[in-house]
Amino acid sequence: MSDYFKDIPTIKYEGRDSTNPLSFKFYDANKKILGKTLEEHLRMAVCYWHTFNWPGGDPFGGQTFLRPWMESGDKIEQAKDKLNNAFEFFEKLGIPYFCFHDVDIAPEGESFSETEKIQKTIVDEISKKLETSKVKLLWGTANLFSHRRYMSGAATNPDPDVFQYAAAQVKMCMENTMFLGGQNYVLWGGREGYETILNTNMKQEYDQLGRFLNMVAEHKHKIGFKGLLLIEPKPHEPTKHQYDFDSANVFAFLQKYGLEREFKLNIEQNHAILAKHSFEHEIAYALSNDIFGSIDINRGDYLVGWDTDQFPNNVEELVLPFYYIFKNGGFSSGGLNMDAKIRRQSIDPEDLFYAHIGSMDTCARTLIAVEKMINDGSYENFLKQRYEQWASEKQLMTSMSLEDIHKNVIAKNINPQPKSGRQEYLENLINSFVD
Ligand code: XLS
Ligand code: NI
Ligand code: NI
Repeated sequence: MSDYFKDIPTIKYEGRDSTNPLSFKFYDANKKILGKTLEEHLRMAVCYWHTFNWPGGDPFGGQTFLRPWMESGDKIEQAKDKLNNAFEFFEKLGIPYFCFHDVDIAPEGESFSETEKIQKTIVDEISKKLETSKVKLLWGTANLFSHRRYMSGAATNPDPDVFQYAAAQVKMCMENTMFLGGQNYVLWGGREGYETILNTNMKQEYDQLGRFLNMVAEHKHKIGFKGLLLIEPKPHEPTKHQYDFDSANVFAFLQKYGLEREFKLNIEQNHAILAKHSFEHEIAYALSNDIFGSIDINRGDYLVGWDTDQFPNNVEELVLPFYYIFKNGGFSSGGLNMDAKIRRQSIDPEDLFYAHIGSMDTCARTLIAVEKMINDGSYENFLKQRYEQWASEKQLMTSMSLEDIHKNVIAKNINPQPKSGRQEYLENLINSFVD
């Protein structure tokens, strides 16, 4: 068994003046903010795939990360070695949660039943780890997009056998997630979409996805899983047209297939940007339609048009998203999963720590700013005042017709006068809360 992180100490909060790069400057897990500790509010998670599985490849070159568990050898032993190192990482970082795909934790077998046995072996190992650790599982998910069987989609595949394989995989992974005390179950439709309409029957594929997700919801109730079912929207990549494009698109889909009470959303920053929305737009939309669930926290690169999954490091950019989340009470069973990877030149064990420390500090610092913003109240007041005339015009939303309004406009000589939207004033106000 390897000890990849042996030279890294346990990361402690040392305050903003510390010059130790292996310390938290803002993430003081026990600091009280808006009635709870930072740790309880932020519910941050390390993701298994980017942090322990990703080898650092890009379209022009392969592996740059030389992790001991990626070397050749017995695959199950390697999975156990990876698990040991992962838990050492979680504990040294003091992270409360982690997330995984089924295929991240264990290798696939030759058949579905063999894969299921291998999964069980590693799930039992994880279960033992959880008994003695403070770390918990935020969510699990099935990878229905990497294997070549899924190249034309999983639930939306033209081949019903692929649909069945995917369904069996989700059943297995949801049950394993529940067994490990997972607090949510995520479905990202990796290849649920299409490259060209030339070979695609869109209505058929949407109906398959609707059926699939109905079975997932049914199974959740059958096994008594209490966590949230979450769909993660993404507009493109890997397919050109993803069926779960953005929050609004997923909401329409859920309503059509009678699922709007069964699923909530896992919203990812970088996916919002790829959909040409802001992160706060996606969150505000989900909250206003009661489908907000959880967050994949990361950041894109505004100069490139794909999912670069970088660690968040920009407080200003996160203030509004966090404001929406935390002025509405914060997370229930969701949290902030760092769906982010280090750059391929960051090849050392400490690079993984720098990335997560920076991200946790950024989120802590943002929440501290948001607490000020909420307590100050002037932003909320501005919004309230902007819409306050509606309180005395309720009949416009209820009883009046176009004819009534037409008469009213003439009788009262209504002649609206434009008012400033105050964008720059508001931008300055928001910035004033960032320390
Ligand atoms: C990919 C997605 C993926 C999901 C989990 O872009 O973000 O990582 O979060 O399948
Ligand atoms: Ni994600
Ligand atoms: Ni992503």
